Amino acid sequence: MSEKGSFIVLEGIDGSGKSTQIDYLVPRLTFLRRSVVKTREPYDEPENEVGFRIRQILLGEEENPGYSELQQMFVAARKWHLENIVIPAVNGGKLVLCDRYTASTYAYHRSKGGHFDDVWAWHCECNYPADVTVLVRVSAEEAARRMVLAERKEELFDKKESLIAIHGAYEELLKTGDEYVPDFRFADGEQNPEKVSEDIMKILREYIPDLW
Ligand code: ATM
Repeated sequence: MSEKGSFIVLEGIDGSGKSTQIDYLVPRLTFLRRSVVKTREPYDEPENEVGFRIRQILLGEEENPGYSELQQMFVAARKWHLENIVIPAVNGGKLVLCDRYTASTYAYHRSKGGHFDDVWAWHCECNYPADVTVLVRVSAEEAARRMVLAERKEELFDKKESLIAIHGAYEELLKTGDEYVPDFRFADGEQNPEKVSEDIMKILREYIPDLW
């Protein structure tokens, strides 16, 4: 039987450069550990019905059920994603790299005035901690500036005030230590992308023993 793999998560506000960092990491990790599975949350392929509905809501094509209900949908979609994609891959010895996970639920729920304890309770049936979660940390101002430069089409969460609130919620979550998101670290996302990637690799090496 193959050895157990690893589960790595990247987090960040929109415009943080998280997706760029994932694109940097995939070849680096593939070079070091043969089999990398890149995935994301919400996992919104049609086979994950709840994840697919979430995407419709985010695009404004389906009615928003309210922020708390929406976050609970993210958790329901997560359960499917864990059972069908993440856990089988990790158990099969793969290195799973996931764009967003539980820290997003904590931060986005908190940014709307919700409580971390609510999110903790919603996870009673899908408590599967990542080996390490790295926040690509940029200020809300820098994220907004990058989004204007990239002329990004606005999605539901992309307003500047939201960015400020979500950034604040991630900072609050970092301060809770391991309480809600175990092994939660950050890299300075305002440096040039190569340096950010090196810093992320340093963090990953601390947590994934055979990543050399
Ligand atoms: P992406 O833009 O990374 O595909 O994510 C969709 C949105 O879903 C993202 N909003 N922005 N910006 C973050 C949000 N989200 C939550 O609100 N809760 C969650 O649990 C997850 C995984 C994502």
